[in-house]
Amino acid sequence: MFSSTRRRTAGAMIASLAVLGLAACSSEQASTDAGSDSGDTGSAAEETISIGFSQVGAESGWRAANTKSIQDTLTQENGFDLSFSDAQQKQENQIQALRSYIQQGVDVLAFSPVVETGWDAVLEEAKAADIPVILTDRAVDSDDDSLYESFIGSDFVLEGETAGEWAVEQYDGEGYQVVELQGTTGAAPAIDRKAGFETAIEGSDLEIIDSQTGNFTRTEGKQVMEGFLQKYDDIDLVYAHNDDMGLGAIEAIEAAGMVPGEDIKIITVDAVKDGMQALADGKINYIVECNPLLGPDLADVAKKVIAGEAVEKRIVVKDKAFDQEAAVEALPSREY
Ligand code: GZL
Repeated sequence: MFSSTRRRTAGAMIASLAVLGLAACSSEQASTDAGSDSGDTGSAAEETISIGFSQVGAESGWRAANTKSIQDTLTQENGFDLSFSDAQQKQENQIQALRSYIQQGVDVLAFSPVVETGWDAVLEEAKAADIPVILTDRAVDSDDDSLYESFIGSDFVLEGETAGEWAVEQYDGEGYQVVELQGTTGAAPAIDRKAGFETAIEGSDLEIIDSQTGNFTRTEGKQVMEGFLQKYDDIDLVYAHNDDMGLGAIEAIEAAGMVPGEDIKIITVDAVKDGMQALADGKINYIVECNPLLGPDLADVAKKVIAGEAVEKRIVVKDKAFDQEAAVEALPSREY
């Protein structure tokens, strides 16, 4: 286990070498000094980093791609000993997993918080155990940002704004009635994608007539859309917070004898393969990407934290957006 003294010594050593202009010293010299400080022989760079990762669940195509990226990157060959757990979208399972990793004395904790609130206690326990925490994908809503080293993820507000701006460009002036399939209640992407979309359509004549959570799953997205179709006979546009709920909405729209992408337009977020295929087939009209390939950034930040190097508190993952034409182009080379 890497103590915080070790991490801080390594960081101070690197900083002092840089300040004194002793750049000529090899990195071995810096890490050996750090090693000699604690009496170990191995350098920080050589020892395996044990990392405990609590994943939200397996609710969507995005989550499957995100899990693959993490498991494919945090391997023994890359210097990691990964313990990975799936919380089935339950916060209590994530807290339990984080506590067990703290008990095990891992070097680093990482997780994608299923919802924004309720994490301070377990994060305080990690801090007391001197185990650094890295957030991936989703944020926590905490007043104390010393409880984690870095948050690596997309800008969900921007994703919602990008979706809303396209909708306004395409459909403003036609009195569009919009229904919204929200992600998991309390989750950062659900809160922020809703806020971004609402901001973007302000001043247009697009109106959100109903909004309900489909919990980021295809099944629940279909069920909620079936309810909307029974309740309203004049829906023009579905805004779904992820592809999977959008794909569920397609099933419900087709079952009701209507043509998705034509009778009822659909805008989603993620740009996973199934969503991009539906976009290319004309059943979805626009998708804002949310890049799930966070494994490399997580590995990089974890190694820097253990080496005592400074890391950015917020690492924003860049996203693209696709219309139907762009989807046909992009599909053959999509990684996920
Ligand atoms: C976004 C991620 C969301 C995806 C959904 O970063 O948290 O969770 O948009 C997934 O597909 O379920």
